[in-house]
Amino acid sequence: MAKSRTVSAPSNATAFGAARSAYAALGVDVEAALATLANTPISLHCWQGDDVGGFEKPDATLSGGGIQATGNYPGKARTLDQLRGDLDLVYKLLPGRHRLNLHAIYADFAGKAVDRDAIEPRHFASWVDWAKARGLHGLDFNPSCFSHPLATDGTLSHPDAAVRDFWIDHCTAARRIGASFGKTFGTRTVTNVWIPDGSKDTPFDRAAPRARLAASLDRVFAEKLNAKHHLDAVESKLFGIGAESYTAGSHEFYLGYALTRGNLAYCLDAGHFHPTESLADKISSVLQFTPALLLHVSRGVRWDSDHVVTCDDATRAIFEELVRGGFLGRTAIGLDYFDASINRLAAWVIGTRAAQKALLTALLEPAARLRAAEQAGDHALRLALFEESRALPLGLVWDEFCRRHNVPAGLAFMDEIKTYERKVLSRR
Ligand code: RNT
Ligand code: ZN
Repeated sequence: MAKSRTVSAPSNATAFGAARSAYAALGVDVEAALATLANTPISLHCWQGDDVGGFEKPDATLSGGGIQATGNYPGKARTLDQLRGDLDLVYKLLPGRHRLNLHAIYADFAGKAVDRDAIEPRHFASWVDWAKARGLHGLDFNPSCFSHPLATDGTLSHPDAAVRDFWIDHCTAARRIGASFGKTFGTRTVTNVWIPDGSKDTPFDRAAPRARLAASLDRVFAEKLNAKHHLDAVESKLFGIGAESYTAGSHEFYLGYALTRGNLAYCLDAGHFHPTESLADKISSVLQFTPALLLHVSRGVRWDSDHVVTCDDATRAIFEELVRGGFLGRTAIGLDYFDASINRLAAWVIGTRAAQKALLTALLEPAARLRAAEQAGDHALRLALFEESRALPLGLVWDEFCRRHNVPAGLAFMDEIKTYERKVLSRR
């Protein structure tokens, strides 16, 4: 019988030490990268937990707006308490301190619902308490201009002034709620306006809805709020299902709007452009001229499908741009996807950790050497450095980051999600 031989795996510390040396050999300071990663909050979108339904009424579902959650995986959150319970586990599985991005339809009306034009900070007080108790970095906010009887044929660009007024009041109320969050947490809340207004078939008049939209937005943003704790953002889009031919709030529309109205951030959603366009390439253009950027990190598969974010080339390129350009301080990072076909907590955790890993990849680039090669015109060396970076031991550094933040490294987070699925989700 052959003598058995035990091959012992290197201890975590040894493996991480080796990884750190591999990066150091290329001039990369791993500890500095980990410090920046720890200080970069990501705003988790509350709407992944219930397929963008919200809790205005029982069994509310997403309608209109050219956005769709597909899939019917069991266990979706049907109450605020369920959503919060799900989020509790999600945050436990994420290294670092993060934010929560709320939509107006997630108000806590405690049995006394008001229409969207009348929402107030008090309707979100229980969210504030919840987020504070968990030590979240802060809350972000969004008016919900969809899934409503008055949103079927447009909102802020609607031809009927009464309908526009309703949505202007809603967005105005939403900004006040966002500002109240910022004040309470002492961190900057982003309130982002996205509207679905558009048309399925070719319109005759593309201009008039845009003129109405600009006038409505001017009224929404008329009230000055404390810029120290609050930032307004506007989100453009190319098309949606049911709005294939025209979107009033296009890229050119909102970029022009943000640039001419002063202190607005522009929101770039990774699913809102032609599939062959690079979102990453837009960042350094937009930030030449706007004070701030909001990112909706998402993964559009052939269209704005809002698949779970992965650490793919497109996502890495986004974070590389933020790091290379020194733009992290001027960028609010939010996630925006909703996959109802898999465990929704897993979707949240996998997507957020993927975004964090993409940021870590960017922070671990051999930046100094890449810059030097480029400046010297040595494009072969630049290419070699890019290729070398791909094979560096990112996973070992990521695992170390998770360990330092007391969250499961590697795949272990899936065990906790599966247990929760068995104990909680399957009983819903
Ligand atoms: C829709 C936009 C918008 C929404 C959320 C729910 O295409 O991306 O950001 O996904 O507000
Ligand atoms: Zn978005």
